[in-house]
Parts: sequence; C-alpha cells; structure tokens
Amino acid sequence: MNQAVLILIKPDGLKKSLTGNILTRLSETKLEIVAAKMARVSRELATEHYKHLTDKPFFDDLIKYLRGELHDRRKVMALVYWGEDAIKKCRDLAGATNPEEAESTSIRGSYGRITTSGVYENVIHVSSNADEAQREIQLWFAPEEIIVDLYPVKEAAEIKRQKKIWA
Ligand code: IDP
Ligand code: MG
Repeated sequence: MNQAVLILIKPDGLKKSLTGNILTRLSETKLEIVAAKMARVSRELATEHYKHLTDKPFFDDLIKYLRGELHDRRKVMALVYWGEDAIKKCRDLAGATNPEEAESTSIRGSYGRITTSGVYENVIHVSSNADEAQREIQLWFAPEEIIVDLYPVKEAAEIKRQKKIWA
C-alpha cells in the first residue's frame, strides 16, 4: 500500500553535517520525495508536533531540541517520502527511539546519542503510523508544497497580505 511519511532532519543532524548521509540512507528505500524544505520551528509548531508527549518530564528539553536551541541551528529539514510501505521502511532505517538501543547500522544507531541531561538526540523524526503521518504532514506543509495530491483539499479565499517577492 502506498503511504506518505514525514521525515525531519533534526537540528543535531544538521549541525553534524549529516544531511547527505541521511538522504543517502533513505534513498535505499527507493521511495519518492514529494516535498522538501528547510523550516524554522516556532514554539507553537514544536509543541503541536510533539503534543502526545506534553506530560513527559523531558518535554521542555524536547521542544528546545526540535527548535534548535541546543545546537545553534534554528531550523530543521522537512521531507515527505511516498511509496509502498513508506512508514515501516523509514522507521526500520531510522532505528529505535533510544539511540543507545537502536541497531548500530540504523541512522539513529549510527549518529544518535543521549546527552548528559538525558535528551535523546536521535537525528531524525519519522512518523509512526498513517494517521500520525497525515496529521504531521498537514502541520508542516501546505497542499501546494507537495507535488502529489495526498489528502483532500478545499478552496479558500486568500486574504490579501504583504509578502516578499524578488527585487
Ligand atoms: P519516535 O521519535 O521514535 O517516534 P516518540 O516516542 O514519538 O519516538 O518520541 C519523540 C521524541 O522524543 C524522540 O524521537 C526523542 O527525541 C524524544 N524522546 C522520546 N522518549 C524519550 C525519553 O525517554 N527520554 C528523552 N527523550 C525522549
Ligand atoms: Mg513518534
């Protein structure tokens, strides 16, 4: 079954110059990239993305981590991969959440670490099921940023606002 999955290269991955390595690993899946961008991560976006973890003791550090406050990189790379069994293929390549438990050949096992303050710096985010993928993709991307029609859309009048164009 064809599926979409959200991948984030987290700020530790960017700081360690791992973008190329991670994309190379993900290309083993033969999945198609249907959206990609660099994104700044507002507190609202980070909190919404990780809202299932609000009650966890590590939540504040996790928000700081995703926002790049721990790595001086105030951005992430966001991608949508699409194809047969996309979620399982990408989760398998990513490895376990805890980088110390992740298989050593997986992306998290190869490049992740646990900091002395207990943050799991595990280099990438991968959606864990189809519902989560839809919620996350709709959170990170607008329909026109994705080159295939993944989910239903509706027409909305655009509110006229100032925007930057090339000078
Ligand atoms: P996942 O990223 O493998 O789907 P989730 O349970 O959704 O795992 O957790 C989201 C993120 O929160 C993880 O990728 C990791 O960065 C962080 N995290 C999860 N569990 C822990 C923990 O026990 N200690 C510290 N950080 C954690
Ligand atoms: Mg998760």
